[in-house]
Amino acid sequence: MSRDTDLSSDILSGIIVKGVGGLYTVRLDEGEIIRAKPRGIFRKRKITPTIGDRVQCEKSGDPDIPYVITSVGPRRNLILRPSIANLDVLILTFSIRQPSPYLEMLDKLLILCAKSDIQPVIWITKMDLDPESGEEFRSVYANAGYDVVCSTHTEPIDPEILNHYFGGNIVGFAGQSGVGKSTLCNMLTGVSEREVGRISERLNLGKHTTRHVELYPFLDGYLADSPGFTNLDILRMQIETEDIRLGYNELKAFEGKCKFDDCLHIGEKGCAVAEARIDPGRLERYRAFIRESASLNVYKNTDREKKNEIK
Ligand SMILES: Nc1nc2c(ncn2[C@@H]2O[C@H](COP(=O)(O)OP(=O)(O)OP(=O)(O)O)[C@@H](O)[C@H]2O)c(=O)[nH]1
Ligand SMILES: [Mg+2]
Ligand SMILES: [Zn+2]
Repeated sequence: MSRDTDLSSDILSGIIVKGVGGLYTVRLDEGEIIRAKPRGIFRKRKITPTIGDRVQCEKSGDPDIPYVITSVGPRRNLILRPSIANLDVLILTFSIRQPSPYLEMLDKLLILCAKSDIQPVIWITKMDLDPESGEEFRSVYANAGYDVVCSTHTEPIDPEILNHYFGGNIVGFAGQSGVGKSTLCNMLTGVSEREVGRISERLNLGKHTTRHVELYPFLDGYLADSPGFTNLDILRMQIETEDIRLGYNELKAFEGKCKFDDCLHIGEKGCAVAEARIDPGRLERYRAFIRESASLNVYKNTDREKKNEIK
């Protein structure tokens, strides 16, 4: 794609940094911000331009929305909650208290990252509120082979962490509402204009502070602050039963060690995982997801259950 961002030229290239109600904000390669709407053809082809998409734009002739998006570049991935394309890294943000970590959601996000070729980083916030539980949480996931960062909002973030995860990447933040995603974005960028609400206020009013995903330029890449969410129904949306194991790094060591090659480690005869020292909470969630997913694919899985003599 052309990197020409001369506003007088016909075709401009950039990245979508914001999209609300079919109106997009595009940051051109040299930094100018323009407003654009998608060409009608996208709707016909059922393509929805999304934050993180590389796009080309042309003048629209409409003074209200002066540009039109004429093409969307190929996507390396797309996640739906929050809706962002081309993510390199996803910060799975969980606070140790207020709110307590919802580990089902964390494990689902790990499955989603593995399936979408996104590097997951587990970021535990509010360590000041309960350092002991924070350390336990950290060690479960670090032992399973994941990158885990711990922080509090009053301590500066280690510059090595910044260089390691952020330089040149599109980095998203995912997690429950109130865990501190916007606080982290503000700390990283040194900007405090993004609204950070007080938990009690939000719960009383039943509203979330961050309402839209938005990309902010950061260290030659972008940060995507996102609204929090309470549930993540990926098992119905994007994930097959066979994909679930992708979110459990620690199960990789057992490939080829169980009696059946397609062992799902849910009680099959001769399963090597049964005796292993895997965090019981992780294993329990893994098995619950397999059961949930299997119940959505009843016919496909009954054969396997018979063949592998699942008790
Ligand atoms: N004690 C403590 N409080 C924190 C920390 N980080 C954030 N907070 C507070 O947690 C509250 C929520 O923070 P936000 O950054 O708005 O959370 P969010 O994840 O962006 O929330 P949504 O936008 O609703 O998804 C604010 O009152 C922050 O001051 C921390 O490390 N320690
Ligand atoms: Mg927020
Ligand atoms: Zn097994």
